[in-house]
Amino acid sequence: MENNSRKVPTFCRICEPGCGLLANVENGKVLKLEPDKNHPVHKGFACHKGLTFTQVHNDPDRLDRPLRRLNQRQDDKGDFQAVSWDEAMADIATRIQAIQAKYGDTAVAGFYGNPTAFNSTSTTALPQTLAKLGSRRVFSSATQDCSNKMAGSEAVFGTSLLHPIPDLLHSDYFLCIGGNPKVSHMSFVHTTAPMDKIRDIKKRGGKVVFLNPRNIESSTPATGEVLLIKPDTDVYFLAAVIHHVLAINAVDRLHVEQYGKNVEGLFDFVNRYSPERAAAVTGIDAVDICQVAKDFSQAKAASIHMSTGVNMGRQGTLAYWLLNMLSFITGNLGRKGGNIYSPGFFSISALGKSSVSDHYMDSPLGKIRAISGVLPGNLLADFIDAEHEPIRALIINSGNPLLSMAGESRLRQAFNKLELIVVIDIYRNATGELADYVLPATDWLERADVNSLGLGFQLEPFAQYSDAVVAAKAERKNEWWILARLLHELGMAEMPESDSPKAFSGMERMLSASGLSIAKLKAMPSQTKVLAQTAPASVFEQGVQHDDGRVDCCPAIFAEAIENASRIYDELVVEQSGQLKLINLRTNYMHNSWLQNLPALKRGIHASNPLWMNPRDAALRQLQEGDTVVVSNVNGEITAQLGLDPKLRVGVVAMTHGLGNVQSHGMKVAQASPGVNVNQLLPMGLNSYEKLSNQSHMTGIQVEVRGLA
Ligand SMILES: Nc1nc2c(c(=O)[nH]1)N[C@H]1C(S)=C(S)[C@@H](COP(=O)(O)OP(=O)(O)OC[C@H]3O[C@@H](n4cnc5c(=O)[nH]c(N)nc54)[C@H](O)[C@@H]3O)O[C@H]1N2
Ligand SMILES: Nc1nc2c(c(=O)[nH]1)N[C@H]1C(S)=C(S)[C@@H](COP(=O)(O)OP(=O)(O)OC[C@H]3O[C@@H](n4cnc5c(=O)[nH]c(N)nc54)[C@H](O)[C@@H]3O)O[C@H]1N2
Ligand code: SF4
Ligand SMILES: [Mo]
Repeated sequence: MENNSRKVPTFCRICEPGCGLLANVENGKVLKLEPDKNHPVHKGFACHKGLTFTQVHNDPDRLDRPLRRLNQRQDDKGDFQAVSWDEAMADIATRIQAIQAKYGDTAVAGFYGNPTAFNSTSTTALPQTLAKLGSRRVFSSATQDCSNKMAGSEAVFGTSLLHPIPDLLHSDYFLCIGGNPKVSHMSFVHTTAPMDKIRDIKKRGGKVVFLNPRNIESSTPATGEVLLIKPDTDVYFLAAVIHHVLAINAVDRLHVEQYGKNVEGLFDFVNRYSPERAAAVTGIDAVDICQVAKDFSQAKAASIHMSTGVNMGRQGTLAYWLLNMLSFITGNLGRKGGNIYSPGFFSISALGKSSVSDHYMDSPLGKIRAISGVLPGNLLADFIDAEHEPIRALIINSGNPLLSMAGESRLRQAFNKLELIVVIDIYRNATGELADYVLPATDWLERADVNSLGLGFQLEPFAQYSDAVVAAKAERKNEWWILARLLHELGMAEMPESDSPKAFSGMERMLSASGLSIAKLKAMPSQTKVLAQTAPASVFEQGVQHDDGRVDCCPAIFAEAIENASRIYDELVVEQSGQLKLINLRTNYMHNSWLQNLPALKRGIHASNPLWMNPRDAALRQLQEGDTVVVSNVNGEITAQLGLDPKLRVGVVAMTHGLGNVQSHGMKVAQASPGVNVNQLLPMGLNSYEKLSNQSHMTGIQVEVRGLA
């Protein structure tokens, strides 16, 4: 490329803030990434993960060429040979045709992982490719992450793409449930420096409360306290809070009448859960529940946010319903400082309007739903094992299902039955180790992007464009190109040029809604345009998509889940007091499974993933820090080192996910400190996910812990 050194504005695409960065480029190589201090929104905010991304970009273990497997899948170590794109694609296409001829079109399935969301030209490339192949067998990390929110919003607001964000800039009260902004930088809210925003609430004289089974890093004297809840019980907490809002007559009746419907159904539901009844399963005192109700309804503006700790419970959709209801009935939905709709450069809420009238469909495994087109991830192995219409080929883009989903051993067995596995990734990850083909993708320094993931989520909306900072190394290709190339090989599409402007045509259309274009963005400082926030009431006027324009306060489709809530309550209330419950623990030293090959993040205790336990629970079991412990339940058994964490609620243990790289021969740093895959302990199969949303049950998992004899 160029021969002089220069600073190229770009943005990080690891997590949701999408921080503005400057890439120091010399002779076509990225030497360093630094925060873009002049970025109009981020103003120099960035974290160590984004800034060390050069290590991912230059990692000698990165995939540079298509790899073809030479040995059988069952062998412990894949024997891979580099081949040309022509060879790889011709063979993959031939094999797909043979599989479809033998088993039918739906024998080909796909899984797309979290990083696809950050690749604006390829986000939907895999489902679209499968649709062309005649298959709607699509799985994704969404059912490990957020599909409860999609299902919840579809029912309540009439669109899976409306997720009113907490207006932290103007809130006087903020309730943060099941999230740890300091570590994660938040999900479903895109904001720079989230902790600054949260501290400012307190500085303004407001109040912040976290609801979490662990005294998280986000909670400090400068922010607010944690109410230490028992895992997987948030739905009862929220119901009881609303119960008390009714009791103290704090419902904004005018607001509810103007914009809502079916509110009686909501009131019937919450009336079942008094603060005292909720206290019995949540472990939060009734007075504290009432205080939250009082503070929330009396604040000038109160906002609420819930994240993966609740999504991953058994009742994430109902919890999300109640979250939106608490905001709505107290008049905080669509209020400055409450929860607001932030369309950004293009309003996407209409795109998420459901077009299906029959919400459940028949499948070889019974009635299931597709949430935003995605089937339950916890049924992937069953779909492969099915007698009728089995899956026989799996294309995986930017995902690592073997480590990110439940049940590695069962998945390995199922994957052994597949006649074709194609993995598109930047690494030969644990899943890639089982593949027939591993195809090298570009990373975000090697591809152009618009920050479209932010649509609907940005606290301070802005549009940003980034060119590819450097040319793609070796044979790395953008995902849309790889999948288009496959369709071309199958005779189903024209072959686009590798830097085709067509890839951005959808984005250009969306940008034009705000009078923008890529060319205009390119001419702006930091290639960024700051946009005005819409009026708070736009959540109703622009956001809600039900035909009658109203918020459905008790969607009919929730009926079964509402009855289930009673059943789960009855189970919880009689649960043995010593029962340990497992939750997840994100740290600054990992990012799901995929920053495991960075020596910089493999420090001290973070080289592995201990089982964390409250010292009181350890003493009860006569266990010491550093002991090797066996963690087990009906789903599996793993061995880990014991770490003591007084921050945990008594009765709660925690582990970090995304490790377990014993057999990841393509990632040497990760393999040298492999850790253990905690997802061996998660349930899978028919009763392991929320029927309404396909969301996997991943937190509050019963486990036993004993010392290794
Ligand atoms: N127990 C437990 N399990 C969890 C979670 C938890 O909290 N606890 N969290 C869940 C959550 S929130 C999520 S989102 C899922 C994530 O689930 P997945 O998306 O399946 O897993 P990741 O670890 O994010 O793997 C992403 C893969 O994409 C690759 N990659 C990175 N960038 C690119 C790129 O630009 N192009 C391509 N082609 N590949 C790329 C990485 O190398 C990696 O192999 O995991 C879930 N699993
Ligand atoms: N460093 C780092 N940052 C990340 C990621 C990462 O892996 N590492 N992953 C990114 C991704 S893909 C996502 S989706 C986001 C997720 O963003 P967050 O959801 O904020 O992520 P976590 O830090 O896992 O926070 C979940 C919290 O829920 C708590 N929790 C567990 N069970 C329960 C429960 O039953 N009830 C309640 N109330 N709380 C519970 C946990 O203690 C934890 O503090 O983070 C993103 N950012
Ligand atoms: S906070 Fe997220 S987006 Fe920002 S630099 Fe860190 S990893 Fe990248
Ligand atoms: Mo996620």
